Amino acid sequence: MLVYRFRTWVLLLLVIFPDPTLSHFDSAKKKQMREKVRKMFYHAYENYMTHAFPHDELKPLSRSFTDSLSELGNLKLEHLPQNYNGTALTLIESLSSLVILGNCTEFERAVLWLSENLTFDVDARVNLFECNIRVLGGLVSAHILATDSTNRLVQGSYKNQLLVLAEDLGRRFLPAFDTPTGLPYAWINLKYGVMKNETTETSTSGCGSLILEMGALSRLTGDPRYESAALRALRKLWSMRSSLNLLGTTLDMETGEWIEHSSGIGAGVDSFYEYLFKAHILFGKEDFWRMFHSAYLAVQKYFRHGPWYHEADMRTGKATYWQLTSLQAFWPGLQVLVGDIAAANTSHREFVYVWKKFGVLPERYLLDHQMLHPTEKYYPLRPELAESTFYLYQATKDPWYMEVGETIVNSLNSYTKVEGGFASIRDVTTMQTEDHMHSFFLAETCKYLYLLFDDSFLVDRNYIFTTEGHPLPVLSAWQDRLPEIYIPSNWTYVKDEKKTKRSSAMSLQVCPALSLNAGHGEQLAESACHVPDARSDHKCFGDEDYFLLADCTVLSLFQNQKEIHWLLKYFATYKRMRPSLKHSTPILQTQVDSLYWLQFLTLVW
Ligand code: DMJ
Repeated sequence: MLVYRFRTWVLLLLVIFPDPTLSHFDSAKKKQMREKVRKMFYHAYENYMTHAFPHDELKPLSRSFTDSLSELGNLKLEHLPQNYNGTALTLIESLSSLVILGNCTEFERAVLWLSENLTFDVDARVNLFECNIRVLGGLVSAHILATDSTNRLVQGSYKNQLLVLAEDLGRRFLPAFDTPTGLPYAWINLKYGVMKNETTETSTSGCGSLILEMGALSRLTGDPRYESAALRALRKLWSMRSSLNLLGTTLDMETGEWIEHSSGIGAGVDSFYEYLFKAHILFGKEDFWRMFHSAYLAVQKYFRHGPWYHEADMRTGKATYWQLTSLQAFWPGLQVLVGDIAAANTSHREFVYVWKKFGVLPERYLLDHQMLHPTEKYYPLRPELAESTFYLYQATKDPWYMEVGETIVNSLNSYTKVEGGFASIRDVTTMQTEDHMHSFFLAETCKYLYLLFDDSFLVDRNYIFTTEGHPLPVLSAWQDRLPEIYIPSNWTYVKDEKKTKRSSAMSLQVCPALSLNAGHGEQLAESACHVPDARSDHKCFGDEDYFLLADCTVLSLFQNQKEIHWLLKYFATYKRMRPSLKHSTPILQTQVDSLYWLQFLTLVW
């Protein structure tokens, strides 16, 4: 009897609040969340400025610093410099975030300090990829923001100091590309160039994620060497793909041979895919689009399993490692830009589930054993889930994504905030903290969370974000003529022969829309995005598993097998259909949601 009454109440509540995704997010709540993120940013920034600046990164537990630029990507911590005192890495990484938060005064102060004090003439061996995305990207982006009159910055006193610094750094990169293959060394000494007996091992992202920053540098300085070095490396890398259009993770840049044939969308490869597509948006070259399109199809075909992405051997396409990694969480964000919103939403939901399960995203989770990786249980304040959440909210305006943002903000504040800043998590099972705040926390994590709740920076502007979250404007002057398949909309401006028109990355139609009836005897359209899973026998979390886990409290109220069956059936149809509604207005979504719930209730009752 008690159970019966309780069930009636639950169902009545469901009628009153028909859509579980309906949100409490009104503009006051949005503002409140924005202010919460602003506070986080300044807590991190001020602690860095007080205890670590001008060194590279903050150690928030001991309130000290680490000169970590030469440690980035340096897993064995080899060849560390003796007399290196940092290059204010976290300050450089914070520049574009300061502008987005509207703090022109602090931005100006930082620009002035950097122009008077920063030098790259230091005996430090750094990772080309890391230095490119963090330092070169940070400087180039900040230079563009400083010269953009709409930001009303540096009232007349800005004389391209950041560009001069960026060019100096870019010049120091060039010797790394002076190789027979055109593939760059992974390491370069900023003062002395490539070191003797330098390792020839590098990664796919190390060779393939340089084009945005180096291309922008060439466009800004008129010196084509940076862009052509990055382009040559990218083309060579692409020529090394397998017949399945897959690439490995590590390679020998001298011989052009693969070392690690297994790869996925995570560590060592992630930004390679991102840069193919974003380079196409930024520079408009069809070439980038063709490469990206084939690469994207191959990823969806060989790595995807339902909402998850495993690794596969580039030669055979056979699955190798069934692991979820925290870095992979950027993929739904990229899929939003591509226009594959349904796929983005499905994967994103699973990352959110894992975030909620552990409180933050663990670095590696073994999908086949459903357990954490024994040694990679850490969470170093990574931004990827916040990034995808921001993109999905931009595309759908579904307030549910703001709720996800709120979850992320609350977790960061409860588990990682310490008096001296924000600390990485060493082990997500104990939430033990570690004495390190990575610069990307300010460059990306805080920035994407802020933009989720306040995107006023983006209004009437066309920016793409580099892999480190630094905005670059999409300018018709930087673009080749774009192909006809573009449909004018509101993302990028392109110059046609006669007139300037707007064009959109989201209108490229990479994937056909999912048929709403698919799964009811109808065949799904065979496409890159909706190909059947490679291994149907493999068990990962599916829709129903997720639902069972997430909503077991509601389910446990239904004792009768028949009711559970109806419930599952309705949720399955509803969940299959809902992503495609993400393109529609919130009102339509709510109406459809309500109808579903009412229909469901009539049937069960
Ligand atoms: C960032 O430095 C960049 O986003 C990079 O491409 C990989 N991820 C880290 C932060 O997690």
